[in-house]
Amino acid sequence: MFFDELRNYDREVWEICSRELTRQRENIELIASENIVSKAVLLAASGVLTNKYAEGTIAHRYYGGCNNADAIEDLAVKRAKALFGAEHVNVQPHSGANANMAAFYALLEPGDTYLGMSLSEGGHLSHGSPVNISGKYFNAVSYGLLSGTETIDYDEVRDLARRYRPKIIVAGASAYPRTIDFELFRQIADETGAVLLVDMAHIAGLVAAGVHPSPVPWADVVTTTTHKTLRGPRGGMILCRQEYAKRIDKAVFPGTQGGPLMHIIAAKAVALGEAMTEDFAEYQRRTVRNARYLGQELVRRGFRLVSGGTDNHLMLVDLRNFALTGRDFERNLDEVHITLNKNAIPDDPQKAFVTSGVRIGTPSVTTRGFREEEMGQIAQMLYDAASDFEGQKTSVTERVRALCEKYPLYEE
Ligand code: DSN
Repeated sequence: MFFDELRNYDREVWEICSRELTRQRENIELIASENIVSKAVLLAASGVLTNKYAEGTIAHRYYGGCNNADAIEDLAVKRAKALFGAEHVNVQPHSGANANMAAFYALLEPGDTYLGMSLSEGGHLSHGSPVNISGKYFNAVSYGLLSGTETIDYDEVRDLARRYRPKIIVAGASAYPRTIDFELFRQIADETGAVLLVDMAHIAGLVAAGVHPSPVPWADVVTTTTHKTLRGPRGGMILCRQEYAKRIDKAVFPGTQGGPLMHIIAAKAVALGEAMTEDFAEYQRRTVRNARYLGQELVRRGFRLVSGGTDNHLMLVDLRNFALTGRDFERNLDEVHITLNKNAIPDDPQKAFVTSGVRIGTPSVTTRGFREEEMGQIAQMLYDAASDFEGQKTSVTERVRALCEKYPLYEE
């Protein structure tokens, strides 16, 4: 691996990085928010732009020597605008949570009311959780799922919007397996005079490839991460209509951040370039096909999926048919080199750190080359681990090893 040279300079750090590479190579990665970036993204992220301070915006910097920083940020912005059809893009947010915080800072005053999806029903920490700044500094009202279908309760969104008159309605989730109706959110926002903010972090790659409807034509502001289905470096981004451009830029810097991470912006530019290719679109279609197939194979083996299935890259699995908690299943699977995360299911009787479910995503395994056949094998491994862990763990470990060897990671 190219970073092996690090061994010559800092052996301790190199050893940890090497162990992580081995872990990634030897594990089946099912965390829905993770992915495996290209070597080009890795190289850009480790480049000399890390040395540069470039507070400000393109051609309006607070430091000298920013001509290359300007060029790389301009390239990333142009690519993002073209890819998503956005009027304005800010590529500086360090993360998705930072992007959301900047968007709130641009659009709200402390104490203002906004509407977001409840964390326990699939939303995100930064959409109004009481332990996050988004729930502490603003009056966050939450909507959730319709019991029965376990899909977004759009009537509840409308009722709450009429009752509370929120300044913003936030659409977007981190554990929601179904297509989100952004047009309907737009209608509700228009009816109630709210700004529509969409956090498309999980589905950004699907949106780029046209596999999920785009929020860009409907939303005033769209936030995202760049490292999930979009398969770029760890970071964030904000897309918005021109009328919000100045407010958003100011809210990112100087509002909530200092110097942008220019090396990461370079890697974002690389990832956005990759996302414009037909290979990337095919990858996204395969990610969704793999998720659908894996879901069907799990259901066939007795697992219940929240909402009955998936339209996107992830699914939520209710483990109660197997008398298992999410925490125990996650821990057992770690032992056999399958990585996923425990996740609350709607009306979960267990605490948030225990849960009755797990979230499973196909972005990483699809990048690795897995297709339907491997999805069937994974479903069987999950079934074997859920129904007879002690009896099956050696066999599952062996099957994981064989699959990982068949689809090597960062071979070069
Ligand atoms: N932690 C991310 C996820 O797993 O969905 C969201 O920020």
